[in-house]
Amino acid sequence: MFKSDFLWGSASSSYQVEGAFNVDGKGVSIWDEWVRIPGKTFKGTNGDIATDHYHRYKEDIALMAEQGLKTYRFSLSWTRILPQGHGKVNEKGIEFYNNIINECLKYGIEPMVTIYHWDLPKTLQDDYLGWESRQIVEDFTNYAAICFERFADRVNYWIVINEPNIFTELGYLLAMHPPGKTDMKLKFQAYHHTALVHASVVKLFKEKGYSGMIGSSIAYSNGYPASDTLEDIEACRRYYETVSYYNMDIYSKGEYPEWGFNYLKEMGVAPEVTLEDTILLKEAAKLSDFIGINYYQSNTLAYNPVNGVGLTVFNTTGEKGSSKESGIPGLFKMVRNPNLEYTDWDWVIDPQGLTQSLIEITNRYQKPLIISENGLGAFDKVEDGRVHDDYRIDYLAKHIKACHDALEEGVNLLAYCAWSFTDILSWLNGYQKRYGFVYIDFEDDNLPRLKKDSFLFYQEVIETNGRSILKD
Ligand code: BGP
Repeated sequence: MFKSDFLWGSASSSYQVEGAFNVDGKGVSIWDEWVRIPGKTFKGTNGDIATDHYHRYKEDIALMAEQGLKTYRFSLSWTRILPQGHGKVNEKGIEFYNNIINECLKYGIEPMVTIYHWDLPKTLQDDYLGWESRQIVEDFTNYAAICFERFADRVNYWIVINEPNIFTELGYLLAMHPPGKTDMKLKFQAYHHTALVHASVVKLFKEKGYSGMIGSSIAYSNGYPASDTLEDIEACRRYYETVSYYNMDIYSKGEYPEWGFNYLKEMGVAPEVTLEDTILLKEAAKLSDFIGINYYQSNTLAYNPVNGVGLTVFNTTGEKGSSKESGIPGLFKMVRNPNLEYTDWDWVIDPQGLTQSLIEITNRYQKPLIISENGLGAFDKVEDGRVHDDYRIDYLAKHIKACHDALEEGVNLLAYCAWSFTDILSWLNGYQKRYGFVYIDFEDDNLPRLKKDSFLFYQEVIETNGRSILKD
């Protein structure tokens, strides 16, 4: 059963909701720049206005309160607080986040704060190539120190970094995110720097004696072998060694899986790891209070020879079935699972995979868990002033049930944050891929908010502490 203090929540990120991209002293982030390069996002969409949460936060948080949310997960925009990435604090930025935090608290909603959700200050990219350099550790830690000083008196849940594995993959392997590179060695080095940043910030938080809980959120997909052939079983093992466990271990154990690391070393793409790194990472792994998991889908793995298929860009149009096979030659390839349904963006729908993910992470790391994102991206239609999103209700009900199954197996799950509260900007898919409980008409300059059927569904889930979906 869900504990009586279980945190039912919903999540967003600064760039995807705030808008006001050049207002009140905010500096330029790498995303402000990236969206202006032709062809980088779906039909050139950007977050200049987004949902205008910057000006509409009171209305949005009032709706959250009406739904009964126990927590609102949002991220801080680094360039709103430190327009140059370091140096002088922009008090207007601090004021905005104080307002959000206080507005949440007014309704008894626990603010869950992500310090970094991909909108790196452009100055740091220009000065030293951002995540490619170890210099990021110092700048990020100083930025986090300011966030703690200003907000930790009221914030009990801190997520240092959101999905470091995704932004380094998309930024350094697939060139779909800034800085738009395709260099595997750089990807693994940048990922290593994210782990160092996490560790340094966690250590600071603990040394300063703040009372809240701190962790980071990794995108996690459990894996299945595509068949019972030894080749596919081995491909699945290799996937865990170089992806799932690889990404998690460095944050939660302070070291990489041995086989995976050695393989990358042989390929000449392993990151540089110093003795000091390992000491810091191991210390922080112990100090972290929880592991954040963003779960959307599982992966089905098959044998991929050394001259096999490489990584390919994915479906950003919503044309079902348009994605191509993708993999890492010599390790694995990801194939379609014939037993499962897919979304219009070709994301597999696999609630049981969530139960498996929660159990395997618990078994491996023995930490409390937070689901910091889970949800369904879909085309929604307004009909007679309503949005009947039964497909989303079905998706969420099954995934919440999957959380319950994991709880029954002894997983210590503290929170579930659905992605997202209102419809928001999808980084590469524009405004047509919708996740929210609240529909926003982006064609209308007033950006009107409309509660979908899923709003009421989740309201009942929260009101009954999950019992409403367990009854049948
Ligand atoms: C996660 C990100 C979110 C969000 C979500 C949905 O990877 O942390 O910011 O965007 O995925 O992804 P998408 O918008 O691509 O469908």
